[in-house]
Amino acid sequence: MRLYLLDYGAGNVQSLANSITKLGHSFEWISTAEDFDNATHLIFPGVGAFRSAIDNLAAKGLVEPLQQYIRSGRPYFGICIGMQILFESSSENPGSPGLAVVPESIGKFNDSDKTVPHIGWNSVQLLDCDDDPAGINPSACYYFVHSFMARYDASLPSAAWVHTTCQYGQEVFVASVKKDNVYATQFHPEKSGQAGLDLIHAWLSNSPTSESSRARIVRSVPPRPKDGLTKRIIACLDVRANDDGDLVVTKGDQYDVREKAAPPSTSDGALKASTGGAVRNLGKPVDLTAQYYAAGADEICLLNITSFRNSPLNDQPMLAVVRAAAREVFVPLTIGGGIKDTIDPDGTPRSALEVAGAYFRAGADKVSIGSEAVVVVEEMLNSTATAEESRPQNGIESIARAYGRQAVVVSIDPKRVYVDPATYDGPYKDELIHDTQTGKAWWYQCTIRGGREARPVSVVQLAKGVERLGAGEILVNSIDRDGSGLGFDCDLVNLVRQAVRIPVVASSGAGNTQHFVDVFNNTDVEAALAAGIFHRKEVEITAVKDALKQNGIASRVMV
Ligand code: 1PR
Repeated sequence: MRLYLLDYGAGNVQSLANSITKLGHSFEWISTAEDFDNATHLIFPGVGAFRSAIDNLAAKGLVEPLQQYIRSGRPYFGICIGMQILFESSSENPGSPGLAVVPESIGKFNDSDKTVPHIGWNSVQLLDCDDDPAGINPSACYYFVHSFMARYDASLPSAAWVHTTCQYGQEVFVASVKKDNVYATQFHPEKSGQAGLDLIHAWLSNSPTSESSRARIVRSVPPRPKDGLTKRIIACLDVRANDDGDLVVTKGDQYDVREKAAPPSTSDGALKASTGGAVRNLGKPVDLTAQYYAAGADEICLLNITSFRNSPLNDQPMLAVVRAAAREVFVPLTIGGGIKDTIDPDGTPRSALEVAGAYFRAGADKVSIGSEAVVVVEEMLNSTATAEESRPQNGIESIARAYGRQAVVVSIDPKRVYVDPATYDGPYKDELIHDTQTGKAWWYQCTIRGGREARPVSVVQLAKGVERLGAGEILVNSIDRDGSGLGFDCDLVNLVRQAVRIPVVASSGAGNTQHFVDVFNNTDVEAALAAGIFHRKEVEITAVKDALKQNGIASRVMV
């Protein structure tokens, strides 16, 4: 076997490369048209936008050789955009023709009844149940991340291609196609844990060719009352150098990560300011990442929490951590910290896109932007420019354009600002939360630099601003709840959830399994993230999922 991977240069293909290596196979990259002649097997792991894929392939002279390869009958495996590109066109970029192998076009999800992108673990339905050499496990969930899809309709000619379907909201769409030598999935097997690795392994061991093809059963798939999308449980690792210069996983209380030299609370129970002890060390980043993957985390988030002090591009130890973690973990990996336009200590300017690119090449699937998002939205709020084009492009826009909006998470670090509800007449009065029991009222202010500096931007302004700029997901931390174990701040999470149509992740304050049940029952968030209780081994991820199951909340079960 000579396996080639096709990288058109826009996305993170490292995850797939890591999966293939994990499965014990070697591969080469397609770099010239001639490489197609040498390939016996080809995988195209496309991410990003439809047009970038087509334009980049065209610019490299690879469209015709790819078409010839597919026509030759040798096995082709497309992933995400690598599946969509097989279709005739996409409403994402109407002027860009696809390869027209499958006679249908790609459309956009309807976002009137659900958040878009469709991000997360969803179940798939095999249309043809007799035998499945492609290795789909009907009881597994697979990881999807996309805004566009091929609608499934049994009456269309393209139905003969459809291998599995998936349902999001009330829309049933094509989860995979399989015909002759062509196999392609909308979901990411390389990010779908063991079920995904099994599927890649099955394709590599038993890739279908035209000889093995047979007639497909075409049947209609009416939408079920509820889709199969599960709530995600995310483990978060705050990473920084300790006083010896080693990268460690740390964890703060209200973002203070240093050990307290004195007892942690004052006589009135309030948290004390840091007394400047050592940086808390809860373990090694790569070891913990691997443990959380094995324990069933649906996603893992690594935050370089002091990256604002240096250029992350010069932070080779952190990039090495990302690289090593990505080799061990086959669920989505989000990396944050220092993603902004910056100037290196030697005076070299670096764009946010370059910084993100370094993280993606190291193995990140998404990047998380914190401080820079606040700065950009603040500038936008203060800008008198009416036309979008009249202002320079910022990091959120440039990364979303290059890698797709689903690759851009904005991480918000808000803090409560208490006001007197009787007299407050400030700009955030429509966003005030009132506690009827205590009579207190507050709004949520955004901060930058790990909570060190508050800015005149509310959490609602930030959420709406970054959605407009192209963020694909919002991670809502809470400085007040961080490390407290008091539960998620559902008022805060609901404010953000109701302000945007993109997925929202609740973070900060988880102290027990019931807190996860509460946040999913009391808000409409797609995911919940925790750090301290997992690091201190107070609660196992499986215990969280058991509690969700007992309360009728669907989550991914490992197969
Ligand atoms: O601003 O783009 O450089 O990104 C820096 C990133 O680092 C931001 O996402 C910011 O949230 C994070 N960060 C900065 N300083 C700290 C700190 O703790 N001193 N960590 C920090 C933020 C919050 C969560 C935490 C949850 C759950 N950590 O990551 O994991 O609060 O904790 P819990 O379950 O223990 O309550 P930029």
